[in-house]
Amino acid sequence: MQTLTIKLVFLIGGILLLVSCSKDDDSQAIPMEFTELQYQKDYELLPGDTLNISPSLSNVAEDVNYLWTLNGIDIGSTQNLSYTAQEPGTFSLEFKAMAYNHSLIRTYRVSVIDPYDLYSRPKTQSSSEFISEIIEYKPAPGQYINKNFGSTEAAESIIGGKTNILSLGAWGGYVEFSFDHTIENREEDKDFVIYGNAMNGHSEPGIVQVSFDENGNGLPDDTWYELAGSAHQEEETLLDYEVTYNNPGTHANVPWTDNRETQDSILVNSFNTQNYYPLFIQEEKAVSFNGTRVYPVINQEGFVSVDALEWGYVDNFDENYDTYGGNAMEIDWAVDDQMNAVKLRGIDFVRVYTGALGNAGWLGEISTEIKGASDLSMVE
Ligand SMILES: [Ca+2]
Ligand SMILES: [Ca+2]
Ligand SMILES: [Ca+2]
Ligand SMILES: [Ca+2]
Repeated sequence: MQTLTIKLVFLIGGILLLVSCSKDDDSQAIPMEFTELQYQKDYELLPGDTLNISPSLSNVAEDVNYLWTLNGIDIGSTQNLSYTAQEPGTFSLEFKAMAYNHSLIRTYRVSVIDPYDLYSRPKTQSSSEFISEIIEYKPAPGQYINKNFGSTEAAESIIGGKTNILSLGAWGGYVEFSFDHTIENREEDKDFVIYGNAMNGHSEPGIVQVSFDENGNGLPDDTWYELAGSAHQEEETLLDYEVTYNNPGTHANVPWTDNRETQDSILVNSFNTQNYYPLFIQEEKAVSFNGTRVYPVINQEGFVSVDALEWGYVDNFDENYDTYGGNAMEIDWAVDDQMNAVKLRGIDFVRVYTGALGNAGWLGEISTEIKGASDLSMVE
């Protein structure tokens, strides 16, 4: 009898020991917790900024799963979040750690600020409608380059008005400028005008690119967008075009090669006897440009003339040229490098480059001229 009792006690004790052992091994018995009870709930960032959050947990269950959601959309499944902000807006961010029988949740508020709200420069009473600064002038070779309309002085002369002339030389040559305020993209209205010296039968289409100072450093080191005019949709238009011009070292035709295995020359004439290659740029021997090449119709018979493109170009005698004394531009024409439309609220920097390549008899090379630019909201 006594032996039996002792045996039973051992047996029951053994069972209890087994149960308690298995209990001790199960970590789910102690719930997961956030290590820090205080945490940063609000985050402010700019598009492109990366948000890193690492909630620290204790008693982490072996079968834990993590989930991060932004306005209900899954954006991560690890304990640490590394998320790069895209669109401006205010978002609700949620972190979940889920185990078999319990879970932890933490929420945050993420504000992605529109750089336009931070860095745009609204016009004031003292703002000028005209160009306030020439950022860079790099013309391609042309008959006016290194003289009257093709010098750094000529570039400076288009600041603050619309009476002086600047030539950009042959295809690709450009000027970059800015205003003393951000040019706003007006709803349903064109936004700025660029003055040229076009006439009926004498169009030399220049292409416009724009950029907003999205990092707020005052420098044109942000994304550029091309304003796609009517000819950008034409089949013959070349979107990834590149030309290299070689300095002939004297008054002589300027040889060029493009990225389509074409070789040709900018032809000199007897009216302009200087070297046509820009002698004031950094590239002394050869200079390359890239961009879009458009093809206006050149009528070579008799009195050579160049037809206007339909719309969207500078120094181009389109049907609205006389209304503005130039070409009015719409910021909504902006496209990215895949030709997708881009919505810009305003722009700080403008680049104009000669968009056509050709010799037009007595007119010389096709070379865009610009006489200045205005914020259209201050003109009308
Ligand atoms: Ca507009
Ligand atoms: Ca910038
Ligand atoms: Ca010209
Ligand atoms: Ca012209």
